[in-house]
Amino acid sequence: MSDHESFRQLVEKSVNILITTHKSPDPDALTSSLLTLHFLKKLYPAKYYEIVVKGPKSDKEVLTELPGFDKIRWIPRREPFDFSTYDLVIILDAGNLHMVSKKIDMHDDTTIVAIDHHDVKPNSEISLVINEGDSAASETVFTLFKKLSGKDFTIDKITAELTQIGIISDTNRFMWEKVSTQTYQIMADCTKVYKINMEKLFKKLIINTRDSIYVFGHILKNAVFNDDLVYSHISPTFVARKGLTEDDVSSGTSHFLNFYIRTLEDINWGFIVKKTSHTSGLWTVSLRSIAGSLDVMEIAQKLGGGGHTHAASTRIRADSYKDAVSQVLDFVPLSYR
Ligand SMILES: [Mn+2]
Repeated sequence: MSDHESFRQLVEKSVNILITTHKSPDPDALTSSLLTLHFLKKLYPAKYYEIVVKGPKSDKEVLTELPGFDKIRWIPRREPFDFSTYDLVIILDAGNLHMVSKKIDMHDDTTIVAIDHHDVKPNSEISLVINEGDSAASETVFTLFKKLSGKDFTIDKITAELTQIGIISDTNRFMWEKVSTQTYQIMADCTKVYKINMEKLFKKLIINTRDSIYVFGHILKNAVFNDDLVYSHISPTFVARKGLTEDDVSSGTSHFLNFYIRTLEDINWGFIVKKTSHTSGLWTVSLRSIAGSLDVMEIAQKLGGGGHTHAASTRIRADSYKDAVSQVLDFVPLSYR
């Protein structure tokens, strides 16, 4: 049986349905979840739906302005996630339960479906995985419900808006390899109904804080070049001394990773290591590479993390910044060195 028919059967025999996504949801996580709710309510209005996400509740404008954002119930980060009251749990933009919550309460007969587009190994608890390797989970949801709805499929404004935001944000404006003719076709179909203003959306998506300029400067100052690689680190002392916020750090970091190194002459890949706090020996590693160069997900996976071929991350234990860097370099494939 095809995936969408299996999905249809699972939905039809369920009454209480939970829709959820990975913790710290990004735009695609929420747009794919809200799209799923929107489509299911149209197809099966008599069922009971809840959309619940691990908090803290986001206050980012690009998320709070999504149609349906107010329908999301947020549960505290440390609380266990209770799946036990639902017949069916649909997880969006994640193929692994760990991405949703560390602790989950459920019955043996809780049916879980994952609709994802990451290259991850799904848990054995998940009954059905729908993963076409699309550009965004929102693209997969759109395609799934188009098949399920058949000739009754229509694109309304909410569908058009959510789908475009999910795809644009997860592809960094159609930059990544997973963008396909299907992606463009869906975008074309959606823009006929409602066209997103790309520049306004992009500014909301990226929104660099003013003080992120200090973080960016710090990263550039610490940058080490090695053939086609550039890496750098962020010192927690610097962050504390300057009174920088988490948003400043993530803005400065992502500007370096997602925009700056990609356009640097002769550079194919890079990463940043960042100590998670003063006291812990934990470091966050964020890796990026450009199309046609090395698979950074493989490196991240060997270090216990994951992500995409050209954008991945992990957390490692290290004694110092140099130790963290050398742990990453140890896993660069020999063929690439
Ligand atoms: Mn996604």
